[in-house]
Amino acid sequence: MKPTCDRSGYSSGPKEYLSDMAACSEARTMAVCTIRNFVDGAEIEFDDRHSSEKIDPASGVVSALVHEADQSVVDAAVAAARRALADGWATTPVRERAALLRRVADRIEARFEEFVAAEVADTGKPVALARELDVARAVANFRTFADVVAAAGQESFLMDLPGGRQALNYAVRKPLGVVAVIVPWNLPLLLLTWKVAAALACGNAVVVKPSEETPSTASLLAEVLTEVGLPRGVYNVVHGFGAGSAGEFLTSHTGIDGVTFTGSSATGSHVMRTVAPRVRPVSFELGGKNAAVVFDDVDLDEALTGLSKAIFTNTGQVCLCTERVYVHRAIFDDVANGLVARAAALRLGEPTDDRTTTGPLISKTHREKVLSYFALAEQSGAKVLTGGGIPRLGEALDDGSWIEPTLWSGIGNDNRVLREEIFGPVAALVPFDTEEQAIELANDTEYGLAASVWTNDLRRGHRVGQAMNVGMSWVNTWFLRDLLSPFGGMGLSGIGREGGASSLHFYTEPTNVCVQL
Ligand code: NAD
Ligand code: 6OD
Repeated sequence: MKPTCDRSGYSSGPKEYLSDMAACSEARTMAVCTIRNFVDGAEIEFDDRHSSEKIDPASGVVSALVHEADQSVVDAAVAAARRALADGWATTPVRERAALLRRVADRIEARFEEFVAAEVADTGKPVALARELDVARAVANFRTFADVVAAAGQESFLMDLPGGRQALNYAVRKPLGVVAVIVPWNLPLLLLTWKVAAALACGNAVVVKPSEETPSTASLLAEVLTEVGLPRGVYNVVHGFGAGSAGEFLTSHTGIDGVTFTGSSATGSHVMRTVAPRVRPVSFELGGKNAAVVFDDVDLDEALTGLSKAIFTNTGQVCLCTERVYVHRAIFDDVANGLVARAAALRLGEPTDDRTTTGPLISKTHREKVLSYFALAEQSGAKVLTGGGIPRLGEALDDGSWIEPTLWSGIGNDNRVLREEIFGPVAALVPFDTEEQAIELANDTEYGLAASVWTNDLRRGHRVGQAMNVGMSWVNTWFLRDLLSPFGGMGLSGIGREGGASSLHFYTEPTNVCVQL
């Protein structure tokens, strides 16, 4: 029988108790869960000599002990995944795999509030956001890839040969094999299931490495996958850190056939070098320094609502968030004042309160990074339109990693504040005079993930939307996702696309069969 959550707290009680994550998250600031590696269909016995403390970002209190996978655990996970493929998962009929994915979606829905609680406990994000975005998308990810794989066909080519004969070419798609799935902390379940659903749909086995900051929902998903009858070894979870830990043990493993990675550009580059000697395919969804371009013909209120979402959602910790706002000079002050008012209306506070709109940053370490850009902006002579510091939210939250939503003007594209990804609830506003200048400013970056264009001129919307050198270009909206469309970035923002058919392409290898008729 599973041990239950230790509500007495880590500092006052023995360490081995806990493990019912739902119960733990109910008593968020009091409880400490143990979170274990999941290999070959079972949790690995907890060993607190190889564990790390997970801190609740809202309160600064230890909320979990996470078992760190060493090389032997990663070896076992990869071996289990290989066995699962050989035991028949790779050749399971597509219809059965699709039906299983639909059952996963149903079970996540049935345990919806457990996933919400685990995600809120790990990230400190507002419960309303976890419901609306993270967990709802996990359900949609499984349903979408069930549909995509069930409907997938193949190209075929009839080839004319000299002498009147013909040859028929068609491709059979096979799973890549064992896929390493490495994800970050900002949208843990959304990003994990975005990859796992597609990989499983295609008949792969996976070893996933969630962020050390957000281990819970990957483990909860293991429970759900077991409940719906996923064969053992198809889904494995190894917890831990990156370099010199589970992340690197996994990417350097000779038994993996591909890596799908979401995280920072610097880590992506490191992972690419690790994988290079064995020439494995990689799919990289990396950082962004996304621009919004606001023309003077906009419906101001609508644009402000959209921009405010683009800057502040998830405390700015979405790779797609806008950190550069180029505004036509004629409406610069209106946009600046409007965004300051929207920032003031955000409600920072207890993540479990339905009225909270904005949570803390993920950690104090990350807050130090964001604060270093606050300092740089001020040293560079930026005008702080709002924010710029650390809020005081009352005793229970004052040891959390809270930060004020912050807007600047008076700095330009040559400043590091506008060139480097900050990953916080921040944006710099810069005026422009012409459409050409706006396009040039928006494209003046090494990143190429996302952009948004705000205009009431239909032709301009298409024209400027297409001119953005990014993977996703939104017009009069932001982060509106069609899961069948390609998603990804260029430049420092990544390699490859996932979503719909693009995911099928990454998670399978085609064998072309050429038959002379
Ligand atoms: P990160 O790169 O520090 O870590 C991401 C994951 O990689 C974590 O699980 C981490 O443990 C692991 N890792 C770190 N070093 C590793 C190594 N050497 N080998 C193997 N694994 C390693 O990123 P983060 O701080 O967790 O997340 C924030 C970053 O992710 C931001 O840059 C953000 O833009 C980016 N992101 C991009 C997308 C996208 O779709 N493009 C989505 C979400 C987040
Ligand atoms: O919506 C998605 O599928 C996706 N990968 C979003 C990434 C958000 C970045 O933080």
